[in-house]
Amino acid sequence: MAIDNLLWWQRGIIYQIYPRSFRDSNGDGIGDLPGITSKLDYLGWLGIDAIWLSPICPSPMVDFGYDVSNYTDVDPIFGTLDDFDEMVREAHRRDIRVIFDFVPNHTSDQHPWFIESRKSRDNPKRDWYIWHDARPDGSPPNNWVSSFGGSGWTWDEQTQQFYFHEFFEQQPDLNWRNPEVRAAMYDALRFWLDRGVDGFRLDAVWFLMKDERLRDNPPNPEYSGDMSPNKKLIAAYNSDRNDMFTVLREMRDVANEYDDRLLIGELYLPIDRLMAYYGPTGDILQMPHNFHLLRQSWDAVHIRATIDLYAGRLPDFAWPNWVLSNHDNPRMASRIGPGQARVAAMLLLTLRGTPTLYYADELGLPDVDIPSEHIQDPEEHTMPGHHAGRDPERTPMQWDASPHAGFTSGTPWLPVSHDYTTLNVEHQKNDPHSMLTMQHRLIALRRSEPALTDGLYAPVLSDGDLVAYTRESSDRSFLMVLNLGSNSQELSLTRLGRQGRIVLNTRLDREGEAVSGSIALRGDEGVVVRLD
Ligand code: TEU
Ligand code: CA
Repeated sequence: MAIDNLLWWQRGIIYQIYPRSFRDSNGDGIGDLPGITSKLDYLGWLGIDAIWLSPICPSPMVDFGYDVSNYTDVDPIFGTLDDFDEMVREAHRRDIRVIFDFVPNHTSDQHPWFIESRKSRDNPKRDWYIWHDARPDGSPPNNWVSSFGGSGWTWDEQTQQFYFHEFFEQQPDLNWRNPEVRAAMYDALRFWLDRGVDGFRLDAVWFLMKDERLRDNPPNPEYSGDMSPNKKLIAAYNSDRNDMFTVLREMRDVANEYDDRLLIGELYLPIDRLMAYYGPTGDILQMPHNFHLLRQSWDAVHIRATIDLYAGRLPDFAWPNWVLSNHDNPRMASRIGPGQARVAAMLLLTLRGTPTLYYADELGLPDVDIPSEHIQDPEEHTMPGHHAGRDPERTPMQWDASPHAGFTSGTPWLPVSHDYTTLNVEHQKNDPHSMLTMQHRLIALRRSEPALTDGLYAPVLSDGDLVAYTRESSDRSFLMVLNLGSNSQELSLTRLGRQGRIVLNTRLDREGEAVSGSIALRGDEGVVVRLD
């Protein structure tokens, strides 16, 4: 497939923005849409092609927007629909596309639909949610647990029934078997498509359909006491069910009413199940998000195996993608260490497939410790002792050395890192060896070399801590060699039988170096070699 045949979401780089933490334009300490618009030039400079915004709809903010109380408006804390239209216009003017985070599995308990549904058992909206009688002994209908700890069922005194919630009890699950629910949600998709969004990231989409008989889930044989309580059972009857695909195909049909719109699915699933969400002919989701590098232990054996298992299982019609961090998981620089964060960024941007970057990872920002009195994410409290709280990976973007790193003129909703005076865009832009400079150079290389967008991927047999592979197009070949260890390593190139020159390395100090016979890498180093 030549680069000019690639679609925008195949050729491009996606950049996830957590709107609450990107840029505050009105001094209330919370990021907003005008703040994002004010930083589109930076994103254009960085060289990304699409922004994915975490939810901006009206919400009581129990789960910071993932509890929606109105699917067709903007929460005033982020701005107005006009601000949204302005942001889309300004993004499109810079050839940056906008991907909207859509939350179909559940609403807020403050959504008018749920307020209606809970009024009475015969309310017209009763069947828009999942209500069920207690068992004869008064216990919940089955043993399903919430992803956020505790039972998935909450008792409603007024109507004397339980309702199901995969997440917080303030996030009641919608009943996707109800055609009225599907019609209402498809209209909400059209509302944003009409406003020019280029695609959706579909939240928690593998939970949409539940077993009609509400059968108990089986115990997880892999469970051990140190794991978080939501891992005690295998979600066999309330996730990843085959009757999902009817609904997802309907969503794709809605997107196909418009030109070239992308559907990303948030899917924490084994590789073989993940592939099913492309659909048998690629007619369901174009981009089932691939979290396997994020979930895998960061060593060469596991990472090599993960890359090749995913590449090997990918259907021929399907386009790969890679995610290394997001707003739900520890940041790369904390999870695998600052030295490896550069190596990971090089992996993410040179593997075949669409990368999704997470804001501030380009600076190498680590998780920021949050004093217990400032903790915002309820998950820290619903699953204590498991580091389940997600605030550390959601702290403000760090723009410059001014107070609060230039994120806000007020008091930020979460603190910035203690070293923000140097760990910020302004400082790193002027440092020829910074993480940001490396990321910027790497993205520029990727954009200029078709071999790095649609070139073929092939593993290069390596051992020890090295991950090596080539990317080849008809007229250009690159070799990537990444050292996932902290000790120096050497890769013999005899078997490859090729030579070339280094075009970029993670420390930005070996450009132009000739490579033949073998290549030596320092600890935590990655290199891109252009082969002769
Ligand atoms: O996350 C879905 C979800 O299940 C995550 O909690 C995931 O299992 C875990 O974080 C993996 O590390 C989505 C959103 O990304 C998350 O922010 C929301 O809290 C959740 O859905 C409910 O909408
Ligand atoms: Ca604000």
